[in-house]
Amino acid sequence: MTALTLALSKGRILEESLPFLARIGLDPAGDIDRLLRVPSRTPGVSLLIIRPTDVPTYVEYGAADLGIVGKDVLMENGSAELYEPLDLDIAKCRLSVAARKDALPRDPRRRLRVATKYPEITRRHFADKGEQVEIIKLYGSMELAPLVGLADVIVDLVATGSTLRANGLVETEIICQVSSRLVVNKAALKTKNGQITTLLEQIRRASQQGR
Ligand code: PRT
Ligand code: MG
Repeated sequence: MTALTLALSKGRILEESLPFLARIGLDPAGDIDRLLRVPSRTPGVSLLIIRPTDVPTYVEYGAADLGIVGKDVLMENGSAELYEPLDLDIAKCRLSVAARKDALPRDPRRRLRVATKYPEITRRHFADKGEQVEIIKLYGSMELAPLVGLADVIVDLVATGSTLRANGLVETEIICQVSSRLVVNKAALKTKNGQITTLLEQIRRASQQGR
């Protein structure tokens, strides 16, 4: 049997994946807090525990055959090289525009400054509306930017909305809904077709059981 490698997004996606992975013996058989590569409880299937934004890269280059990653990351980085056969319906949230409650309504004549970890999605979103904006790339804690005058609005993920509320921000637009997806390397799908198809079916059933 050929070995298979599954890349998992460290953090909340991993937490939400573990229950259904455990149901099919694909949970880690090792210390995921320290190890970057661990065997799963299924012989021949190993796991990479990596940053969410790195998952598409590992799968595109074939360093992993499959991966689990958020749709936000796929949309931002482009995923033409990847098959995306399965919506796992976990780590659900939405990508939204948010502004300071006390800064609304905004002056439509001023060019908007937008702080975000998602410059590509943001550029496309505003371009589709025919609006030119200035984009400021940040790597985290976007909510701070409007509070200190770095930006007028942010584009960020929202789940419960409590982080926005706590910072005096309100959602002004929803760009899209987000959930985690299973992605597959295109070449691996051909060369390891039987194994990958079987695994895909198992993951599909196990992830649906939890809903
Ligand atoms: O390492 P890297 O910076 O790439 O990722 P990370 O450290 O941000 O990873 P992590 O564990 O936060 O997981 C990120 C992935 O989880 C995203 O790519 C999404 O696909 C998914 N996800 C689902 C979320 C959320 N829900 C979410 N609520 N990622 C982040 N959040 C943050 C959001 O950015 C905001 O700060 O949670 C806050 C909002 O939550 P609420 O409930 O207060 O609205
Ligand atoms: Mg985070």
